Order: sequence, then structure tokens, then C-alpha cells
Amino acid sequence: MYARAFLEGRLTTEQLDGFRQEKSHHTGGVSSYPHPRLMPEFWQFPTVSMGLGPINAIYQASLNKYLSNRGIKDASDQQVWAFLGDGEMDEVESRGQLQVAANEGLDNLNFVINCNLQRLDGPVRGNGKIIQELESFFRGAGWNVIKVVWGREWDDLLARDTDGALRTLMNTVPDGDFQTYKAENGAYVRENFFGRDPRALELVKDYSDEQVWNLKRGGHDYRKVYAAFKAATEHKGQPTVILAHTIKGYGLGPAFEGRNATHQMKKMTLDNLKTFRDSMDIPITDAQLEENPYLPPYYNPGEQDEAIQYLHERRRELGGYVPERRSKYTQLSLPEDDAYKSAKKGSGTQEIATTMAFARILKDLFRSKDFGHRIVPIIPDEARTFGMDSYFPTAKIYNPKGQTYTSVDRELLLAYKESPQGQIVHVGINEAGAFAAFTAIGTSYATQAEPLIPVYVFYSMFGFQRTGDAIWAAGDQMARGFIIGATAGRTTLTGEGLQHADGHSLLLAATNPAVLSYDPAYGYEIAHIVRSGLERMYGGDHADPNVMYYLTVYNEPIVQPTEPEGLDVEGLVKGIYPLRPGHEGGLKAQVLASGVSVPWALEAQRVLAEDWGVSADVWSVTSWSELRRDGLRAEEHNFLNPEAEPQVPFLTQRLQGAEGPVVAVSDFMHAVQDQIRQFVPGDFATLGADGFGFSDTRSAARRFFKIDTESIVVRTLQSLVEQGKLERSVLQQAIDKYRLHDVNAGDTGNAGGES
Ligand SMILES: Cc1ncc(C[n+]2csc(CCOP(=O)(O)OP(=O)(O)O)c2C)c(N)n1
Ligand SMILES: [Mg+2]
Repeated sequence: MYARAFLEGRLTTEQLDGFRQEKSHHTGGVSSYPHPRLMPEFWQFPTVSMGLGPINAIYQASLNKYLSNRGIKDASDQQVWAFLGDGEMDEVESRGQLQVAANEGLDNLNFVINCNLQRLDGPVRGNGKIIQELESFFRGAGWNVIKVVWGREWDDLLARDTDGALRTLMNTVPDGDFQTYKAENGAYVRENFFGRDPRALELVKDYSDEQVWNLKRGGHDYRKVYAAFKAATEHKGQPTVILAHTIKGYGLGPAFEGRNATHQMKKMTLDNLKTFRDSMDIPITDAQLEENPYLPPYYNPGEQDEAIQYLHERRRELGGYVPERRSKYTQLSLPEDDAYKSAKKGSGTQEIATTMAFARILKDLFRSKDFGHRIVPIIPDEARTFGMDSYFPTAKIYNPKGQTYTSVDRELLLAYKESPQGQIVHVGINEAGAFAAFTAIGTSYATQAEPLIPVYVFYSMFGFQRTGDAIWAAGDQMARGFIIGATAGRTTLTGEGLQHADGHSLLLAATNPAVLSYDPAYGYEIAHIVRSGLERMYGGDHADPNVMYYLTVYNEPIVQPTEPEGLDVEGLVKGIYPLRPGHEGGLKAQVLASGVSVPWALEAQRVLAEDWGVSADVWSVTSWSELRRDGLRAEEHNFLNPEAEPQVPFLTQRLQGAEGPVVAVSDFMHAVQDQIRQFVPGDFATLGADGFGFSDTRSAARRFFKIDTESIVVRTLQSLVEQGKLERSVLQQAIDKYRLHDVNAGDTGNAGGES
């Protein structure tokens, strides 16, 4: 790709000299793999992690039809091309969504699979035939299959193969042998391929060894390739796959072609270079090559060359160079304050979970003029669990075929309603597909110049750990949008147990530099976070709008409070704000809590005051990881600028002057809270839920993990004891008083809520 861009005049020799030296080379260098984030004007799609290319291509093609069907943009003349490896087709993601492309009739989608029969270590199917296998697999999934197996040199032999001997050999000789042929020579092919059947041998009796050697694979016959591409483009009603038979390292000479080590061979010897030059007809002399065999000269025939002019002319006709990332897009009018009004009012006397509070905010945003239609909820399944079935009747579920059946629940208010104009992308139980959809939708601002806001809602822990690699690639592709970890918490999704109880996604999310994660406690917090996210992504003021917001929301019903007067909105968005101060007088302590644990902290505040006379201030931590990132930024500044005014991390500033030891809690593992440790002035202790979750009541689980109200109380007392402010004996007293070891003695949490 770089070589071609160089010939097109899009990259200089200096840039090519900086290949794989992006920071240390004076031109900035070029990245080894396609990274839009690192080369934002050049690469459009990262195709680094094998298997993500195929699945992302399917959902890109789906998005293009979605845009047309919904009248947002006519993308009907666009074709999506995915160039894939035959080894790559063993990835689950490569094959797992082929049916989606067929079901949606994505005739704007083309896969080209480079069947060189090899991956890194050896053959893809040494004993079998990968082309045959892929052919039946794709055909079974409902695709149009075009095979480009043999070059035109074979046509004469096939015409004379009246009894099918040659055809039988072609269809039965295993891939492992085909690979070996190409690492040998014409005589070897004659003896070991044609020699398997005397009738086949007879066909090449007048051929020289060189002629036998020159019988090409279809993927290296440009006429056959052109014909296949043309047929693929013109095929209607189905996606197309082209299976092209090729040789790995083709054109690089005998030292490279078809070898198992080809992939690892990064340097050519002088002899290899000369052979390569000869076979490619490149006008570079032996002397030039011999001058420094490690740095052969670049060759560009120049702008006036006929071939280069043709190249430019074709690109002009086709609308631009490939790849090329463009990021000018239709500007959005973001929702007015009014859109968040009801979230700030709270839920009155009604108890609703933050999952539901989020669903209501989103519903309000749908109504926002000139904006709401650009929100795309993505739901693998469980919309009903999240209270998002209320979107069904109005927003509807996207299905290019509409709804051709009579739905069982058609009489109901919240019936399942599918439509070609549907706004919701409902991918079934399919997190990999959901995230591929997220990536296509969240990069529509760049690929299609039409911003869409993906809001992907996943269930329990099936987000970051299940599709973390895809989320990383979305970060590379500079996707923008919201990821919602619904039914979060290690103890809150009551009764579901070990592989549901998410107490770690915030930690996983913190490892992705493109993700800002938040653990909001209340509806009004969610409203501020969502608003700040939209402003960052599409407000036009932020230096880095290419981010994803991850919000954890819970299914435990609570009364959602009204937004407090004088709320510290800056703190809320940056990660911490004071929620409720302790009473005047008494020993002081600070309790930091996030998400569902905030009400436990408020209750601990009451118990600490009533039972122990301790005055604890309660803070809501909306983001542990953002506080950490801010702290690290300050640390780094101070590290490198010893003479400058030291920067003080935001958290340290906020807690300056807050008296007493600090105890931090959440429904996540300790390490989540521990992220802020070095930025907390004074003593710091954390409570967290480490280990596997289990099925039980919320109160029992919280007591088991020692994160409930009484655990917060006792841990606070312990910190005060360690500071010498209380007698040690109060600790055993407190443990006995609350029966802290007894999981049946806990009462933190509401028994209600759906899972
Ligand atoms: C998920 C993932 N695993 C491993 C790799 C490392 N890797 C890079 S290329 C390659 C082999 C590719 O073989 P194939 O798909 O047949 O492509 P070819 O190079 O033969 O065209 C591997 C394993 C990767 N990039 N991504
Ligand atoms: Mg291969």
C-alpha cells in the first residue's frame, strides 16, 4: 500500500525511510500496520488483528444500507471490499457473521480471500483444500462464490483433458503439496503433480519445464482477477466472495515464494534483489544495488510516465485515492439543556434503577430536534431487561426486509416492531457483531461524513472481556460513541452468579486509552456525563474528540434523587464531587463511593454518626480511572519539569483540607478504587469485591465481599484506630455488634429489579 502511495506521489522517500519509526524518525515515519489513529489522513480502517476485518466489513456494508434506508445518506452506489487471508478465515469472527451478510442481502459487500494456502507456521490445510472448504462454507451461508483458481495458461490443458484426469488431480491433490510445488521447479511439478496420472503427464509432454513452471495460479492472472471483480460488483441480491488462488511471496523470487518462513523474511540478499529487479523489469543497475545492498534505491518512474498517468486518471475517475481518511462531516446541533430536564428532576417516590434512568435519558434525547434521529441504540438482546422495549414502537428495529410476519405481540403497546427505517440495531445474541456495528456506526462521521451516535448496551460482563480486542480496534479507528455496561456490579445483578457478576469491567475499560469510563450513581449524574460526552465528541471544542464513553449502570431500583442545588458539575465530569458533608463536630473521615455503592456510603455516614459519633463526608466518585489519568498527567509534568510550578492532581485538590482518613468503596474489585491511591492525601483504604461472583441476595453478597454499609463503617473505624484517634477495642465491638462475619446479618440493598 505504501509502495503504491509512493508511486502516486502521496508519500515521500523520507517518509518511507521512516517505516516503523514513527516517533524517532524526523518525518514522523509511517506505521507498520494500518493505524488510522497514527496516520489519520491516510489509513481509514485498521486491519491488524486478524478476523476483525471480515466482521467489520460486514457491518460496514450493513451500515451503508442502513444510511440509505433511513434517508440519512444515499450510499447505494458504494461497495465495501475486504481483502483477507486464508489463514485469517480460521478466526471465529471471520466466519461467524456470514449469515448476517446473506440475510440482509448485502450485495454491496465483497470479500477477496487471498488463498496462498499458507499462514505463518505452515499450510492452512496441508491435508485438505482450503478453497473447497471455504467455497462450501460461504455457499452454505448464502453467499455468491467466485473462484479464481487457475491462470489462463491452464485453459489449453483443460480443453484437452477429455477424460477429466487433470481435473481430478486439481481437485484432489492436497494444499500441502501445492505449496511444495511452488517452492521447487518445473521438473518437480511435472514429476510430482502431472506424474500422478499418466494421462495428465501425457498432456504436458510437449511442454518445457519452464512452460510447466509458468502455469500460473488464478490470483496472479490479472485478466481473471479483473473478470472476478467485475462479476462481484455486478452481482445483485447477495454478498460475493472471491477465492483467489495465489503464491505467498509471489514475484519476490525462489528464496521467498511458497516458503514457510516467507512471512518472517524481512530482508532480501543482493542476489534476491537482482532477481526481483529482473522479474519486475526495474531499471536499476547492478552497481546501484551493489553500492549498499541493505539500502537499495527507491524507484519511481515519475509523474510523466504513462503508467503513473494512467494510475492518476483512474483514481480521479473513481473519486480519490485509496486509502484516504477524510474527517469533514455534517455539523450537529447538540441537544439543549431541556433534553436533560427530567433526569435532573429525579424519580419522585418511584424506585428505578440507573439502567432505567439511562434508558429514559436516551428516550428524551431521541426527541431532540435535528439530533435524535442520529442516535443508534445497539442491543445484542435483553432490551426488555433494560427497559428499552419502550423504544420499539416508535424508534423500531432496523431490518432491511421489514416485518413480513404477523407478530405474536402485535396487540401490545411494546410489540417487537421491525422496519427498514428502524433506528435500533438489534443484532441478536451477538456481542462481536454488536461491536462491529458500533465501530461502523461510530466512525460514520469519517467514512460517510454523517455522524451517528452509537449507544451499545451490553449485558453483565459480556462487553470488555468478550470483545475487548474489537473495542481496541475501534479506538484505533477513532470511533465515537457510548458503551453501556448494563446490569453492572459484582453483587447487584442478584441471583445470576459467577459469569454474570461484573466486578472488573471498569478495570478492563481503564486499559483502553480511547475509553473514558464512568460509574454513575444517579440519573442526574448520567445526564451530565452524557452531555459532556456529546460535547466532547461533537461540540467542536475538544482537542481529542475521538473517544468512547463507557458507563456502568445497575439494575437495583432506588429513588433517583433530584439534582442537588449548587452541584459541582466540573467535579462530576472530572471524576469526583462532594455529595453530602458529615455533621458538625466529632472525629472526621471521608468516604468515597461510586455507582450503586453510593447509597451504602450515605447509610454508613448515618451509622458512623449515630453509633460512633464519627462525622464522615461522602463523595461520589464518578470515574476512578479519569481521576487516575489526571493524576498521572500531573505526575508526568512534575517529573519532566522540575523547575516549573508543580501541578496538583484534580483529586488531590478536591480532597485538600478534607479531614480524616479516606475509605473508598464500589461494587467492583479493589483494584478499581486503588487506581487513585497515590493521589489521595493522607491515609487511604479500599473495600472491593474481588473474586468470582455467586448467586445470592444482594445483601448477603455485599456482606460476603465486605463492601456493605457495616463494612464501610468498620473499615472507617479501623483507619481512625490506626491514626490513634480511637481505642483498638472498638473494632471487635463493632464487628460483634454488626455480626460482620455473618452473611445473613447484612441488609444493604433492595431485593427488587429485573435481571
Ligand atoms: C488475531 C491475530 N493473531 C495473530 C496475528 C499474527 N499474524 C499476522 S499475519 C499472520 C498469518 C496470516 O496468514 P493468512 O491469513 O493466511 O495471510 P497471508 O499472510 O498468508 O496472506 C498471523 C498469525 C494477528 N495479526 N492477529
Ligand atoms: Mg495465507
